Amino acid sequence: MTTTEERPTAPSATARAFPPGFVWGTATAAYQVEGAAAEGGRTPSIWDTYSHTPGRVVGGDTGDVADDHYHRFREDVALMQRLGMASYRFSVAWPRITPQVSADALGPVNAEGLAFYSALVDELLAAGIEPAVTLYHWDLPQALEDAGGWTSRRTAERFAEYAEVVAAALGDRVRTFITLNEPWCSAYLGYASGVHAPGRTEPAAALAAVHHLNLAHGLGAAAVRRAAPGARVALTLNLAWVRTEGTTAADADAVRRVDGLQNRVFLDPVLRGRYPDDVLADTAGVTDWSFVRDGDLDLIHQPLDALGVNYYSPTVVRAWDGTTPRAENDGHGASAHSPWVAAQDVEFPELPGDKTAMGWSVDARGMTELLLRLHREHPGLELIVTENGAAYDDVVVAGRVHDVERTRYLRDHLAAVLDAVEAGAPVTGYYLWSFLDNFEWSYGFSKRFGVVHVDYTTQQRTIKDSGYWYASVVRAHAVPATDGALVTG
Ligand code: IFM
Repeated sequence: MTTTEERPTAPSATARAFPPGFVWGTATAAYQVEGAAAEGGRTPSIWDTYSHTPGRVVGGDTGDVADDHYHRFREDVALMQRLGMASYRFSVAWPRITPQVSADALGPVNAEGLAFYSALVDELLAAGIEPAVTLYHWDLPQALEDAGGWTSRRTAERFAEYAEVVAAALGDRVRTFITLNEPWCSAYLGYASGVHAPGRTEPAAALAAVHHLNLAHGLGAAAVRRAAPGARVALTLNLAWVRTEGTTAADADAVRRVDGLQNRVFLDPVLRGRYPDDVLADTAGVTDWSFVRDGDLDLIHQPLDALGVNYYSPTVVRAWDGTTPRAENDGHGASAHSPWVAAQDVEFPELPGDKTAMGWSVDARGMTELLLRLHREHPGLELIVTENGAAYDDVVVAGRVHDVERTRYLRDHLAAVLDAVEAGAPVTGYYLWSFLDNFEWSYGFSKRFGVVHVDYTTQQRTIKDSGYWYASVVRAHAVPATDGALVTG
């Protein structure tokens, strides 16, 4: 039976339609939702170690249980089906697949680990939902970190072998493999500011990590193509729409520097086969980049079927005068160590206006600007919004979550995606972050991004108003143009 709140919203004069074939999905990541940290042969990842280290994660939260998705995936897939999702983007936990990996060898494949993801894929396909698999969403096996982690090229080599194993096992049913999720976070938050696992604060290590993550992408992409020749290979980046409200040449230079560190240091090697000269020059005082070996850039510069774009919030910078306290509202957590390697003269002013519970400024224009920039600079490259969404402080009242701010955020960002599409950007899908409330890294369970609320005591799932609303958008294949249509039910 269709309940009132699930009734389809027909496209109307006040709705804007998406192109035929546009894919609607929702996303999660293994460590954030699965739980079962010590089950099924899984060994610890860097996030197990980090979250179990006192003082690292708000409230001492860990992913030990999280959303218990490992045990409840059938129920969760049914919920996705009820919301009309066409696709589910999830990640595979590397420590479930090769739990004995070392820097020198991948070690035996854990059949139980593969069986879990195989069952998930089958469940999704039976529900008419297309799986999109991210191979690495930050849960590096701890043994690899102990041998250098992403500062070591052996991690990239082992990653490619692991990617080949997963693609060989799932490639008969999975059409889209995403090598890495947001290598910016793995490198700079993990190795420079230390607010993510493994919690290191060494700028030179962060740049070595950047390169080895790029290498892992390239080697991994080739491995997926070998094992699953029919699959599409993508890479997901958290790209920034960097702008300044300043007017000086130094402000413009701050934009260039941050754009280099966040966007071009990943886009250029992957899509053009070279590192940007200005980034190499900016960071020369930190590292000589001698970890880049002859031939690496050819290995990184693999054909890419689509680029995954994660966008949440704008990045606003200005030149720092070096005297007043440096503003650090970059949205990436508090640390005495900046993630912005070699950009000490840049600051991140606080913006007026709406903010999410993460303190992130809301500005949907950035979504359009980013997609159009990518289209301009890399014409013909298929783009998929692999994450977008917002955290708010939700409460369940009489079985409902009236999260109108999230709904408005989603509406505005979907409209912004459509603006880009109508201006010619080849955006083919949108994955809402996130399906479920989950373990938000160093914020633990204190930040809720889901369109489905999770009670962490009972594991009860409650579809939020935004979830019903998103379902109505999916059914209508259109986004309402006015606030009047924001509330369903
Ligand atoms: O929860 C994260 C996700 O794992 C990666 N992208 C950003 C999300 C919100 O912070």
